[in-house]
Amino acid sequence: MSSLLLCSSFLAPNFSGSERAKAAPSPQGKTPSATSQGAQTGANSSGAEAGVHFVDVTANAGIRFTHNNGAFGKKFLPETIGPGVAFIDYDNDGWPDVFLVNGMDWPGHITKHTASKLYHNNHDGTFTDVTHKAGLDIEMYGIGAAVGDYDNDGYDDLLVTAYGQSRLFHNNGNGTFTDVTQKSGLAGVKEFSTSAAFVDYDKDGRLDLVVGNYVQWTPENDLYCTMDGKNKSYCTPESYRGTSVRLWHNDGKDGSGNIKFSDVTQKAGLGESTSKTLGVAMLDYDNDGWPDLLFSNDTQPNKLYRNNGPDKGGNVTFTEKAVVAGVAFSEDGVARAGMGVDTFDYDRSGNTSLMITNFSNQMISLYHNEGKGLFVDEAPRSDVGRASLLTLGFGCFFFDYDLDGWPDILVANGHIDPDIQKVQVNVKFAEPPHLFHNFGRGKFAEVTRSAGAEFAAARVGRAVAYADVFNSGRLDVLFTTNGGAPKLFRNVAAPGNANHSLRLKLLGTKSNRDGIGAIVKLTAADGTQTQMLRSGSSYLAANELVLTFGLGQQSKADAIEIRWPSGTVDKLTAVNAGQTVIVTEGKGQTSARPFGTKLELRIERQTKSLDPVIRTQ
Ligand SMILES: [Ca+2]
Ligand SMILES: [Ca+2]
Ligand SMILES: [Ca+2]
Repeated sequence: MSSLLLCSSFLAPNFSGSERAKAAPSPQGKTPSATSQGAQTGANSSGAEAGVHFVDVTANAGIRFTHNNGAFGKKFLPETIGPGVAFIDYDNDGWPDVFLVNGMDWPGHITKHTASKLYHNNHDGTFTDVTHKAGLDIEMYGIGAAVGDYDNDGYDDLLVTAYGQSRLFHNNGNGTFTDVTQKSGLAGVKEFSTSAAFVDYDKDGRLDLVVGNYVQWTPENDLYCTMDGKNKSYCTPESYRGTSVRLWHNDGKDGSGNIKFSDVTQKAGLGESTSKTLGVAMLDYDNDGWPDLLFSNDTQPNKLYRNNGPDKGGNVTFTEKAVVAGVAFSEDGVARAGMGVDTFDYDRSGNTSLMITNFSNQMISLYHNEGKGLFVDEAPRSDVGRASLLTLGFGCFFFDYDLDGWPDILVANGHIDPDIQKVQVNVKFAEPPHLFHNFGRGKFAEVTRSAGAEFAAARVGRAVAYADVFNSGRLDVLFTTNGGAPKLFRNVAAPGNANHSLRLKLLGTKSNRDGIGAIVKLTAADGTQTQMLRSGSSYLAANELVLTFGLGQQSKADAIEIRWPSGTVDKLTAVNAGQTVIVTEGKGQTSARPFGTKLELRIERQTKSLDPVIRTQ
């Protein structure tokens, strides 16, 4: 089989029957112009977006960064993938800092030094580049990032995934990081890693690490693909063999006091070698208290791994459920090009639903959790599907940008190949994002354009992440672009039209220090919202590890219940909006900071005393 044939999906995208019917592609596989000019321009429909604007504050913030994907004309596959971004409050002052992942020049073609960058949040809308001081000025072919306090010392640590060796950086608590890849046992595994998440899958109080891997590509096995028969283009993943995700168990400290991770991929039941994973998310879709894992796969079936809990020997395993749950394929049984992923109870049903972004000529998947382990894709019957048919989605998440109590959707879009428009006239390299407003009960309408012209501009989007950068109680967003500069957008409400919000920062004691995996139910006058504090999600990205609840016109939450991974339950009553509340496991509220101040929300360093856990494995 020739590589030309292998690459034919660029010319004749593999979209499903129902999407095909709507898009009515020509026999040449080119989509007609009739369907969705709106999808390309960010159509505005049903209002109700509460006058929120996303204002470009990148330049004022002092974030000056250019992604180096190393491209030098050979069109190597990893060039199309990055870069990632993480919001990490590395100095624990309660203000989210920004870590931007960078690639590097390919060996033999090195023209410059490039490194990822860490920007400190100065509490006034500006950031300072502290990369060098932090010890992070390290050249590597970085792709994505994950954040979690794996050693429970009160300071969030950083994983940078890579083509080659991914690296774990321990946060020393004094503004510096130490590369502990070797000491932690993560060294030696060189893969094409993408998204990652810190998840305490066995609930022993220590964060484990799950890493998605894409395909088995090397410069040596690079194939020739072409879209026009003349010039080399980027091959699709169908050209390369898949590979397994990897699950690293956190074993705790060894005799020398170093935290060690051990590879438990096979033992846990995750060793499935045909996957081509780009997105990683955690969720508890069956509400049994054990964190499940969702992987979006590119041109391979998505994987939904149900956590079985411990077996008789105490070994925690997973069982693959995506096919029976209805989330492996499109409605017509086609494995789509899964990119980014998120999980959320977006309709207050009490069950966690899923979103997966897909290729151009494929809709986003919006898998609604029907209960009893079954999902139905709501996208084809909604604006979410119609608007996303032509765009190529990457980063994505549910977040309540207008604080009305209903989680909305943001998607970063951008194509793989700069020349795509030459062969598919309606598909562009740079594309606007999608902002979908949830106008109640999980019904969405696209409102991208009304959020601002700069926000709705076309870009070659990849990762997107959220955080409350300005202590306003509103969620700001940062997009990365492939081969370009990131964009930071401030969430600004129209005067007199400000909904209330309440934010929760969790501090685990018996559970992992970050409280990742805790499930929070907030009840206000208009009902109950549920959120899980998650690592991972979106694409190559880490959102801030703080939960934001929109309260609409309610000025307080009547009741908040925090169910920690350990099983501990904390309950708060009559909590006022307009503040970030720190909840410590077993103690309830221990601190708070009102929105609108430049004060620090100092989170005391407090090494958690874990009961000695003897592993039975
Ligand atoms: Ca730490
Ligand atoms: Ca664990
Ligand atoms: Ca909303």
